[in-house]
Amino acid sequence: MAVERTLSIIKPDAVEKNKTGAILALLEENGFVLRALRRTHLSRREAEGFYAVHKERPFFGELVEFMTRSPVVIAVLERDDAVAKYRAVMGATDPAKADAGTIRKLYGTNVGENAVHGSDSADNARIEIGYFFAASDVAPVA
Ligand code: FUP
Repeated sequence: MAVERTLSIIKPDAVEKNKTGAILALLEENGFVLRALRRTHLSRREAEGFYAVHKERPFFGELVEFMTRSPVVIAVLERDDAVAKYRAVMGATDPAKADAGTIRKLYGTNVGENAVHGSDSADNARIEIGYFFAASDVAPVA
């Protein structure tokens, strides 16, 4: 499997719990290389744009409120098969249903406040990386 990139967001609940370092360490232990890293407090406009695909869903308002509540830490992760491997390490959307040892099981609060985001396809990863990082922030693919 080729080297691939995906976008990770450590969400406000996990940053508030001071788990940023623990989550980044877990990712490095799982073979991900941090190609770019940024801590920022999302504006309403940025959060609405990022989650535009969910704008008709009933939880959209709460999701935007949550994601703009306090800072997030956004990273570009690289390894072979990064999108699928990161989704496995994240665990199920609902932390209560996530496998033991996954980030969402360890650090998630509930389905709305689930500690981390991860791209769901290589195409979306490219779009999401471009949403938050300039090309010059991200090292070229080896
Ligand atoms: P995931 O790909 O696992 O992040 O899950 P989704 O793309 O389905 O959902 C994106 C985000 O919407 C979740 F991380 C949290 C929020 N969400 C809810 O708040 N309630 C739901 O029932 C489903 C998703």
